[in-house]
Parts: sequence; structure tokens; C-alpha cells
Amino acid sequence: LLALLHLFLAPPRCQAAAMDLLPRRLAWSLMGDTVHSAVDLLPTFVAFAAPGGPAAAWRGACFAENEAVLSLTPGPRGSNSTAAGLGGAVLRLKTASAQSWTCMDLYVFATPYRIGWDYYTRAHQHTFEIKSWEEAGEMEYVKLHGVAIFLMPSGMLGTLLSLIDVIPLFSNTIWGQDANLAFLQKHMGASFNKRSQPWAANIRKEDVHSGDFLALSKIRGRWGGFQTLEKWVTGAFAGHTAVCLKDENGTLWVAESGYENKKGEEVIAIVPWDEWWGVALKDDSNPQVALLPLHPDVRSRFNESAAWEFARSMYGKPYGYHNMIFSWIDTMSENYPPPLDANLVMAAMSMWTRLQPHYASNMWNEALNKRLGTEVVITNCPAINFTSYWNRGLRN
Ligand SMILES: *[C@@H]1O[C@H](CO)[C@@H](O)[C@H](O)[C@H]1NC(C)=O
Ligand SMILES: *[C@@H]1O[C@H](CO)[C@@H](O)[C@H](O)[C@H]1NC(C)=O
Ligand SMILES: *[C@@H]1O[C@H](CO)[C@@H](O)[C@H](O)[C@H]1NC(C)=O
Ligand SMILES: CC(=O)N[C@H]1CO[C@H](CO)[C@@H](O)[C@@H]1O
Repeated sequence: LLALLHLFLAPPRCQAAAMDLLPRRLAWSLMGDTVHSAVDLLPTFVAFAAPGGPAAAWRGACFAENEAVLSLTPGPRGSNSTAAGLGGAVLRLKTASAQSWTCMDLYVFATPYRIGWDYYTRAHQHTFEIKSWEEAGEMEYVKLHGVAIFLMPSGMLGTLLSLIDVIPLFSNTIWGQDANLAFLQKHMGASFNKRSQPWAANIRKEDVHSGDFLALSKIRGRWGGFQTLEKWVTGAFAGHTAVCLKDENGTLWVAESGYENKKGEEVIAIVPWDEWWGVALKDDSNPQVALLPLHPDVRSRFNESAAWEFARSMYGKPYGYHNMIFSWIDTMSENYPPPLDANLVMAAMSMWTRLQPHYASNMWNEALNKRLGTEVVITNCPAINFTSYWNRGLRN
């Protein structure tokens, strides 16, 4: 499974190279009888449609000639403080030269902030509209890169439709928040009850001790959606955790993973409580923070100096994608709650790789290196080093 996942993460220009490295029999069964049927397995990236650029053109599975042009739409005048005020975009597509009367092409249109899809059965002009950008970051991304267009295996339509309730999870709105809560209720039976005011407790630092645990659950925005999916696939009710540590001077600290360092890498950090708490209070993803003190019996056995020693040894180390992915994929099969399956995870990962190559490569590089005890740095073409992974035992 790992080998397959890794293979499919290779950008298209690497795929042929990866195939060459595979034992002949396996390569054959992946590709099927013809090169065309690779389309039956996974989404294919066909183009980025960027505003102001030339029309993107590609060959589909059903329609031989396709074109897409993206134009930005202005927001309502004078209201540029809201997302709606940022405007949106319209993607205009042309499909022509169908291979048969019954075929169709299924497309996914994606930015790191949203995915949408449509399918076409007629040679015609079609439009896909983004009514308003989720936030300024999305607009900037699209101006720079464009909207990514993926041609999907047509058999995936049913799965996509059954996942339709995942789409609003990433929206940083009340709607997005309600979608997250409804998703957790439906798929995990988790209910969230609104607290009475005040919404933030008054925590006295002297009541917090080394080893006390912080469990976080974000329920809106990009990280909210990500945490919801994480809870779902791992079966946990928290999307993030941290641990409290007190130093010899009685200063309270929080040790956690996921701080961005100056190089833009996400690392393990130890930050003063006041700073950490200030950020949590300002977080617009509405984090639910639970402070779980150690039981007195356990606290009496908690070795503070050993904990500090460990925390300091981890300081500045990578976020821990290598653990994250293996909390999802921990058995040979049936790793995912339905309707998620390995195909869909691979599809999502390959799209993610295209949209946020930096995050995605972190996840896979760290995960595989950890698993295999290697220190390989894979840059933009994982397939090049596939041989090295293969030799180190991925064939098992
Ligand atoms: C719109 O945004 C610009 C900068 O992004 C700002 O300078 C301007 O004051 C805003 N206009 C209104 C009406 O909010
Ligand atoms: C504790 O305080 C002393 C004296 O101010 C200082 O030298 C030491 O670095 C402090 N320890 C920590 C962990 O901050
Ligand atoms: C606590 O940890 C330190 C450092 O690892 C060790 O030297 C010490 O013996 C431990 N104390 C107890 C009571 O286990
Ligand atoms: C091209 C490339 O990145 N090759 C690397 C593959 O992995 C080995 C270690 O296993 C490196 O030494 C190579 O540089």
C-alpha cells in the first residue's frame, strides 16, 4: 500500500519514470492493458486555469478537445472587508469531439481552500462558478497559480456524491462550523453542546502543573475541517494536543508541535503559557480547549526533569507527519471509515500534492523515512528515489 501511495504522489511527469522502476508484473497490473485505463484508477491533473493566462487545453477521457478560461469576478463595491467583497471567479469550459454518445468526463476543480466538481456528457460550453473567495489567501493563490483541474475516474462519481457533506467543512463561517458539528454527529455520534458564558475560563497558572494535558478541537475554517477529518479517520475526539510543563522558576510553558519556524517549517516548540493562551483566545477557528490535569497519583509519579529532558531533545524537530499518517494507515487493509477507501485517499493525496506540494511532501517524506529508518530528502520528484525505498523493503 505504501508503495502504491508513494507512486501515485509522483507528479505526472515522473510517473513514467516510476513505472520503469517497478517490477514488470506490478507495473503492468497498475497500468492495466492500455495507458488510457490509468484514468480508471486515479484523478489526472490536466491543467491550472489562471486568470489572464492563455486558455488551458487538454485531452479528456471522453472529449478529445477541452479548453478552460478563468476570469475573476469583482465583489460588490465598497464591501471589501468581507470574503464576499473579494469577489470570485468563473471558469468557462468547452468540451468537444466526444469519443462516443454515452461517455462522460468528470472533473474536480480545486484550490487549497475548496473543491468542487461537475461532469459533462455533451459537447458544449459549461461554466463552473466560485461565487466568493473563502479568504484573501485563496484569491492570491488563484491569481498566482490558478484553479487546478483534475480529470477523475468516472466510477468515482458515486463516492464523490456520498462525500458531498465534506465540502463545507473547510469554510470559515457559521455554515462551515455547523457542517463540522453535523459531520461529527453523523459519523462519530459526537454531540457538541453550547457552553453558557463566559466562553473562556479563568485559568490560574499556579493551578496548572507539569504533565497536565491540553486537548484541542477546532471546528471551523481550514484547520477546523482538517481536524474534523482527522478525528473521523483516527477515531479520536481531539484534533490536536499539547502538554504543560513548569520550569524550575515556576514559569508555565506549553510544549506542542506545529509551530512555524523562520524557515517556514512546522516544528515542535515550547512556548510560554501566556503567549499560547493569547493565541488560543484569538483563534478564529473557535478552538475548544480542554485542560485535563493529571490525577494526583499519576502526578506524584510524573518525572518533571525527565519530561523536560525529553521536551528539550524534541525542540525544533519536525512536526510529526510521520506519526500522523500512520495513525491513519496502520493495518494492511480496511484502514478508513466508509465511504473513505484507499482509492479515495490516494486520489485526495495526489490532488493535495499538486495543490500544496510543500505540506504533502513533508507528510510522505517524513512518514516513509521514519518507517524505513532512512534520511532521504526527496525534492520534487519522489519517483526518482523510488528504487531506494523499494530496496529498503517496501516490497514487503
Ligand atoms: C478596501 O481594501 C483596501 C486594501 O485592501 C483598503 O485600503 C480600503 O480602505 C478598503 N475599502 C473599503 C471601502 O473598505
Ligand atoms: C530561572 O531563573 C534563573 C535566574 O533568573 C535563570 O538563570 C534561569 O535561566 C531560569 N531558568 C529557566 C528555565 O528559565
Ligand atoms: C527522573 O528522571 C531523571 C532524568 O531522566 C533521572 O535521572 C531520575 O532518576 C528520575 N527520577 C526518578 C525518581 O525516577
Ligand atoms: C536523485 C536523488 O535524490 N537521489 C538520492 C536517492 O536516495 C539516496 C539515499 O538512499 C541518495 O544518496 C540520493 O542522492
